[in-house]
Amino acid sequence: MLDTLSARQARFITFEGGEGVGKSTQVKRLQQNLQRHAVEVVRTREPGGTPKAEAIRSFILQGRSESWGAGGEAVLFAAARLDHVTQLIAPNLANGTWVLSDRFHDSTRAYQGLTGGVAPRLIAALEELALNGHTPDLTLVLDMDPEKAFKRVAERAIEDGLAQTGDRFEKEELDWHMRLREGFLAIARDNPDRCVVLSADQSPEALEAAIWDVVSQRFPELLGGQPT
Ligand code: Z5A
Repeated sequence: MLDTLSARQARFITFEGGEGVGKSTQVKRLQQNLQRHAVEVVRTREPGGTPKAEAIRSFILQGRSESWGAGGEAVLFAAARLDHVTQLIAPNLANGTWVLSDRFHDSTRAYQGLTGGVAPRLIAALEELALNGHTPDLTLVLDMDPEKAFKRVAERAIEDGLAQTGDRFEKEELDWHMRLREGFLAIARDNPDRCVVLSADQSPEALEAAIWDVVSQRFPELLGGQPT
């Protein structure tokens, strides 16, 4: 019988990248793979993860915060994150439960900071407040051409019976997403010990296997080795 790993050090893993690169799909698959190795693990997302943070998520994703500008939105994302860390992430890690988050602080760095223009010192101050020392152990940056990722999102919208939003494909929007992609790659370059970039332009199964390789090498205790 497999020993539970929950008594050992719990790990905090985040998934980052642009829209439609397959983060949600891979967070679920990694959760299943970890559970197969007797790891207690919770899956969460940002913005969201707790009732208060989900309320902020609805407010933002309905477009109601747009007029607040990138600075106001950075504050809202940080407020949601503070509750998420305090109420969900920190207690689970303290109890030995691994935490997988679909987006985390790098999204604020990339969206509100690098592409939104909020100064790095302000982003850093909000991060210090919201994370309270809970920096991820590993961040998987899923990277692919935004134009191809948009096609996936459009196909999903059609499958879900939702209207396709043609303006997403406008040139200006695409340029913005190209800059966002570069922003995530720059974050990964600046944080080589924490971040691993993986091509998201491969089948879900191939990407799942690539993620498992990274995770099991980073945390050898999963396969019976000594923690690093
Ligand atoms: N935001 C911010 O600005 N600042 C912050 O601090 C935070 C967030 C935390 C959250 O949106 C928005 O908030 C986001 C950033 C901002 N805005 N944008 N853009 P969200 O959570 O609603 O959306 P998202 O994070 O961008 O996720 P998404 O669109 O759902 O994409 P995804 O999770 O990366 O992909 P997916 O749902 O797994 O897959 C998309 C489709 O592709 C789906 O039909 C899959 O079946 C398919 N798929 C998945 N993988 C593959 C592969 N490998 N091949 C082919 N097809 C695939």
